[in-house]
Amino acid sequence: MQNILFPTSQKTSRSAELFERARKLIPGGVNSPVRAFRAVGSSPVFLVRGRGSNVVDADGKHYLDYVGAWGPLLLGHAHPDVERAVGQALERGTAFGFATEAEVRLAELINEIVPSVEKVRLVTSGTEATMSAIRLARGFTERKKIIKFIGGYHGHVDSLLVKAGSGVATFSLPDSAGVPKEFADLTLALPYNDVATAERAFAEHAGQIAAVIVEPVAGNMGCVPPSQGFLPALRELTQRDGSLLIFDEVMTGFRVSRGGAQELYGIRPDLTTLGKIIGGGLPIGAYGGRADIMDMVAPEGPVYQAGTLAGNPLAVAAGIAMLEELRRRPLLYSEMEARSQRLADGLQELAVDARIPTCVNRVGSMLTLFFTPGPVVDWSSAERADRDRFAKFFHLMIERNILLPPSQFEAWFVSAAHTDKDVDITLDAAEEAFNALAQELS
Ligand code: KE4
Repeated sequence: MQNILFPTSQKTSRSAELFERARKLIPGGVNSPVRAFRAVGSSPVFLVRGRGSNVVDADGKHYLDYVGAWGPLLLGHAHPDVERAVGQALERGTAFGFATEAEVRLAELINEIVPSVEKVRLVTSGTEATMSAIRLARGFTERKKIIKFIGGYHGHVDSLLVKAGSGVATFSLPDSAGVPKEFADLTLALPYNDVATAERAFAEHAGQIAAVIVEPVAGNMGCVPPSQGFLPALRELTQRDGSLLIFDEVMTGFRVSRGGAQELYGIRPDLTTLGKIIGGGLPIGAYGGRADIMDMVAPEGPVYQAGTLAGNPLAVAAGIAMLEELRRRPLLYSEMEARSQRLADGLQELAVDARIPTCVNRVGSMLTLFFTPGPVVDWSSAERADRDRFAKFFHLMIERNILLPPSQFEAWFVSAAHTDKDVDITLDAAEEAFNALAQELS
């Protein structure tokens, strides 16, 4: 795909004007907190269009984009196949509230590419997918307790918006206003990559854990890969205890490999949550897994879940176009792997040359540059990163037309539309940014 780098416009502050208007009517001026740029201490850019690896903001400035709408745009912005599929679906209407053939086709593609998903239910966001999977796990096991991991984010589900309690045996505490303590009382938040603590938790709460929900590659504390043995231990512990293993692959599904983290690491979870890529940028989520568990979902079984726009024809058309393109391009993942590795290695080398302490974590085409020597293996090591230094780096890069996620604790995404030239441009900008940081520190 031809990437079009547009001339950078001199006009400024259209984003600022829009932000002022937005703040009068929308909390924080945004419809999702991270978009407000609070973590990098500036007002946000408003985007108006994208194509391939490039986006344009309201001031006409163009960027090389490593946010990719937070993961859905594996093929880049405005991929022609996705645009065509959505356009054709649009001619037939926007929603029916009735079953459609396209939903069957998407379910077949998901089942074909993610074999552990024997049956799947489409919803309209990742949050809905994880909320439903938790309810289903509790309904299937007739147990109440849930284990999640500190630094893991699974959408704004009340019982998962929790922070760690004082110890393994103690339950977590609400991590948001409006979440009653009682909701947090049934959730244990454990350190990611810590097998010993997980083992102790299962010993403490034997026979009481409905499910473990885990990001098999963490993306919401920045990118943190599973340590050797972590995922197999969770599989073994849940199997032995009769609880369910839920892989939250909303971000990693179809990202870290075609079959997601479960294919990459060879672990078969009981349930999987999906989102982002399977909607090609339109609102979607999904949960699926073992047929005997999924058959507990209404109307087949007693676990209720529903949604007006679930399986929406436009989102499903985009998802089918995405997944069929992944099938048509078997070399796509190896190409993205090579570019992502060159980017990650280049960033690490440039930081070392500039004597800026950093570490880079990467799995496939998701990566994070942490401003800490590392290693970053969990939230307690991730939170040691120097947020101010990240914010300075973010601004040095955005001034050079490189748009990074506006938070140290997010993943960068390389798409199939990013080219070798894009990586060169990014590394050139990073070299200048690291050197500017080094000058400031000297
Ligand atoms: P949504 O409800 O935002 O579609 O999905 C929630 C979710 C669930 N599970 C994982 C592993 C996720 O990464 C997410 C959402 N990811 C964030 C990015 N850190 C979305 C960006 C945002 O909140 O604006």
